[in-house]
Amino acid sequence: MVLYILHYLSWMLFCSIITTFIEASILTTKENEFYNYEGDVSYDNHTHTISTFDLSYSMTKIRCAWRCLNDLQCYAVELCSTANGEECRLSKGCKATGDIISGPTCRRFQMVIQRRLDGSENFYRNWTDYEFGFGNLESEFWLGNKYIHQLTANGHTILRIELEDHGGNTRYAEYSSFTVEDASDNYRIQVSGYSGNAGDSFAGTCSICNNGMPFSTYDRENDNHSTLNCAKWGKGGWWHNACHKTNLNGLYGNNGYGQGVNWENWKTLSYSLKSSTMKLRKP
Ligand SMILES: [Ca+2]
Repeated sequence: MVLYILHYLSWMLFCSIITTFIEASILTTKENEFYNYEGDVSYDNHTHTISTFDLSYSMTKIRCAWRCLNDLQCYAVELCSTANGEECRLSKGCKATGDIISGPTCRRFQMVIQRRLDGSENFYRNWTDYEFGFGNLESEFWLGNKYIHQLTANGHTILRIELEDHGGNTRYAEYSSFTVEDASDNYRIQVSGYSGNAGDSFAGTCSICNNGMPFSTYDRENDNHSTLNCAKWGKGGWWHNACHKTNLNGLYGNNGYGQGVNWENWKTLSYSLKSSTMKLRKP
């Protein structure tokens, strides 16, 4: 009898370890696809809080992420350490600038699909790299056209682009509608509903405007320029037309016309920005 109980308990322990391991690996993959660390906020700041959950598992961040993915208002998740343990908080707002952090803090995560920061990653990549994504989620990366399509198809259709120049000035452009089609349409972009202070370099229609264009890489040319391969010329994969007013995947630090990290309506095509971030959320 004692042996039987021991056998039973060890079997239960084994199952529980295996289940936890499988769950952790699946959820970790999901988390890394969709969420990025954005910074800390004060536990006491509830300005944008939608709801809070107590979590005491080792995979708190993931469980929190799943809650956010299923909440129509959720823009970011905040993991808070309190005296009573870990809390998951869903937030509907952007991170407050100048938020003075005191007392218990929350680590904040948001869905990010692209980031340029320091030139540490090579963005002159082929079709497959852009399709499945590349780079380091903690610094510079492209999430991957396949996953960006999935996100917009699942309703994450508000795009916010945050830009910074080399003087520390920041601007943003937000689009109330952003979709990326699937592979059969070469991940074509549709973007509209601009607001912000960076100027609208993305949603217009013109011979060089990017809106409505399929994606192009140096080895998969879908642009409208008759003589240039725009991805080669612009030094990065993008929704090139003939060729672009934005080129956020261009060559970092390159101020050559149209070949750097460009946002024409703020800094012209002859200025390569210090940083750019593209984030998604649900309406
Ligand atoms: Ca061309």
